[in-house]
Amino acid sequence: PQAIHLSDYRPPAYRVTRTELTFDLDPAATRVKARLHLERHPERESGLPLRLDGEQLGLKAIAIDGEPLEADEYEVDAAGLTVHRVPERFHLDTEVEIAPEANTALEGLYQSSGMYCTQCEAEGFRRITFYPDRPDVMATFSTTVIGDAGREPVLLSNGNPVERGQLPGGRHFVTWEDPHPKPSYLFALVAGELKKVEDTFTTMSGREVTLQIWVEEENLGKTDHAMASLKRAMKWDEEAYGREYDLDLFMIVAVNDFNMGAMENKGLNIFNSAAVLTHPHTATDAAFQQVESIVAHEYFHNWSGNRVTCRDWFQLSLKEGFTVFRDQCFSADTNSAPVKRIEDVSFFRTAQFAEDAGPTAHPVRPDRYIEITNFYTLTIYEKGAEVVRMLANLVGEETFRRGSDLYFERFDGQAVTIEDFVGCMAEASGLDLEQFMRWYDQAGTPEIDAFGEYDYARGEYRLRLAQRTPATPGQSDKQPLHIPVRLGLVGTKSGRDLPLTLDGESLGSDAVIHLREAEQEFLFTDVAEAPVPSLLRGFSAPVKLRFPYGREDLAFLLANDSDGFNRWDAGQRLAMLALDDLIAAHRNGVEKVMDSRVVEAFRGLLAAESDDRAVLAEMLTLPSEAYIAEQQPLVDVDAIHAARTFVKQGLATALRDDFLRVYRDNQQGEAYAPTPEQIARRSLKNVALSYLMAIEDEEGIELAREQFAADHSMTDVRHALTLLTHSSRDELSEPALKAFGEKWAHDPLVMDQWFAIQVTRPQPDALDRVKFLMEHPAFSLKNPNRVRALIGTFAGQNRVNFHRLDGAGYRLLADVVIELNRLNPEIAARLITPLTRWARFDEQRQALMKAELERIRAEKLSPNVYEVVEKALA
Ligand code: HT7
Ligand code: ZN
Repeated sequence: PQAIHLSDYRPPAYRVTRTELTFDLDPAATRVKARLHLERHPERESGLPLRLDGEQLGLKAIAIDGEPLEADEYEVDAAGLTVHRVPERFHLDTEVEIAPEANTALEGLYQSSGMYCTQCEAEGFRRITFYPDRPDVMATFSTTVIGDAGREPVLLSNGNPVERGQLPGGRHFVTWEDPHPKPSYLFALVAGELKKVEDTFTTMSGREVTLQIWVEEENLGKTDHAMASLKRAMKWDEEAYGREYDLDLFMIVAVNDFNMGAMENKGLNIFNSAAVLTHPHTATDAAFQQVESIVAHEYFHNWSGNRVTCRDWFQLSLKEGFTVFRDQCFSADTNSAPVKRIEDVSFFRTAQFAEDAGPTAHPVRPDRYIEITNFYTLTIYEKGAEVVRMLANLVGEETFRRGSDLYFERFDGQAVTIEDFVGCMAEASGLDLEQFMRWYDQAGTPEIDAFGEYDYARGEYRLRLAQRTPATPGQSDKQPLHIPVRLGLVGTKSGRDLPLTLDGESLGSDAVIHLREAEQEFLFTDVAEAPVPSLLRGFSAPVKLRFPYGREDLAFLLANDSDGFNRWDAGQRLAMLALDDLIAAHRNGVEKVMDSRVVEAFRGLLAAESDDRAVLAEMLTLPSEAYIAEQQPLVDVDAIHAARTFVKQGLATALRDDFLRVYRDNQQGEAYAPTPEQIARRSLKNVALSYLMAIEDEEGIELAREQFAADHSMTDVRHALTLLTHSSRDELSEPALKAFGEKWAHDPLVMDQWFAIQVTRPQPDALDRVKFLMEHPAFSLKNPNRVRALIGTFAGQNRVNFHRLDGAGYRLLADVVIELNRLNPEIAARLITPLTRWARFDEQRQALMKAELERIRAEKLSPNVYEVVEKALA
């Protein structure tokens, strides 16, 4: 497969102004008629052939301006259709045949649980009809869908329904008109036996919009939260960004087989059912929050992505990074802002840092790709969002709003670039953002080494910062970045933020300094007492920061920092120092000793329970094994597991009564609601329970059993079931798993949880269990949610068992990837990720992982898997 390069971008030779489609649905032979109104692009020369993308299409008819083409006037190959000579302005008619029932890749038109649905981003539309399938071709669409009136009573597409009627042979049709020009990736069609829940929203200009959520009948009771979230998101986007919805109808459809979370098709969002359906008895608090944020994310795309879209797929982060930033701010406003930030950053520092340090590292704006679906990554989404967040912080809230207004107004209806977005921010603020643009083009996580010195006699604090970005594949030389570092100096006597004076300017007690050079010094004057610096507050830039904090400093910040995020971070750093010692002890066969400072810090946290419960729950949570691994030069999975278990058990033993008290104090009697207050109590109570279960405390075991049996909410049931399943005693795990599995056998989303819980067991039988569960009648490689629940969870979260020294974990993953490569290349390529990280492990594991990658490479590979494996082995 050939790479596509950003530097080769050219506008299309012909643009489409209007697209008229007719679908005659049939599982094995759907007919798609397309009439495209085309004209030469004004920036391209006359006389160019017409090239349309098209894959796996059976061409049945082709005509230009009503005249059928002769065989020598056009050519069809595996990637598309070429018409050698065309007029400057014309219409093209084609008719093709496709087989949705045979489409296991879930790109283009496919069937899920008997219903028809589409996924066109990024390049799925070319599996529906011949088309210039690129985001800079924007047309208005009219779509007629014809289906069987009995099997497909509901026929949906983008825009508004304008006509419907009966046809001979028990068929019927609906015609949809979408007045907003859009690229083909935003096209959608859904047909099947669906039921709807309806509501309305009145926009800020007083228009009433009909809101519909379409689901299978048995899921009608699981849409309330998504609907409420949608209405909150619509209101928030009006208030925070001045963006109003622009059609009379907004639809969401839930489908069971979906490669990602959801898709923002114009007026017809299609959702993975896991990203939209909730009920207190089937979904956890985390799932409720996830649904809220995904519903909001897709809705926000209506402006950041649909009205203003990307010129080409290299600009993907223009819509994804910005929209993730928007959904993060929405969730922060709706829930606990500090907890949202802690959760996002803790995920980011674990998963995106690992991506940025691995063989598939790429800039937020990549400059080449083989398969674009491989680039829907944490770097494009999450790092892209961090870059937008830095911009927002640099220019300030009001100016950011002026910049975004300018962007939406100036580029409405256009397909644009990241320069266009940043240009609006520069224009609104008057700031020079040229150096800042490097964030988009340079891959890798910048590292800052910080060093501070207090001069008691002069009352000065000298802070030295040095930045460096490590080499990444294809990018060895990195330039210094413009890094905003938010900081405070916390006085060791007063425990308060000291006033900051820099270069004679008074900056208040919490300020942003701008690191632009490779090395830079900042001299703070009038510093009345010796401070401990609180650096990178709120994670003000996506970097790794090193500062030689002592344990006392960290305990001090944990107790005194005015920045909630940095208090949490100080606790994580303190735990990391203890964990580092224990990892070394384990490796050297030395007896492990619990660090009393960690115990005392936790005791302090537990005693000051009046604090924000949600933040407290985060502070009491130890860094995950994956995060600890990220901090190690060479990952020793067994030592990490042993060290973390030792700390957890040590804390549980020392603070058992405190955990028991916290558990009891936070038990709730009231009916479930996904409110921040209730969620905070449940998190705190469940963190306490996990400590008690770490030492298999008899009272803790009883509480876990009671919590499981009480069946108050899926949050509590799942947590209790996980703790029982992860215990060393089969008499605790087996009856609970059996009862849960039988009770929920009918509900795929709950069964996904049942699969995932079992394969994260630390016990050595976990891999056998994965194999056993792969034979379960409810397991299918064709359902991405199930594959993620069983295989993805095992490989990504059960570190000790996936990295078994006999290589059986790696072998199992490679076997699945090889099979999925044929069925669903996109999911196959994503699943390989843990194997691509081989360089981080010891020689023995490296050899085993590489051998499995080689075994995959020897297969006939899809471009998706090929690209990832080649990079991993390069
Ligand atoms: N914009 C959507 C991306 C997406 C996607 C991409 C590739 C293959 C399948 C896909 N499904 C959805 C989702 C989003 O970011 O909002
Ligand atoms: Zn998105």
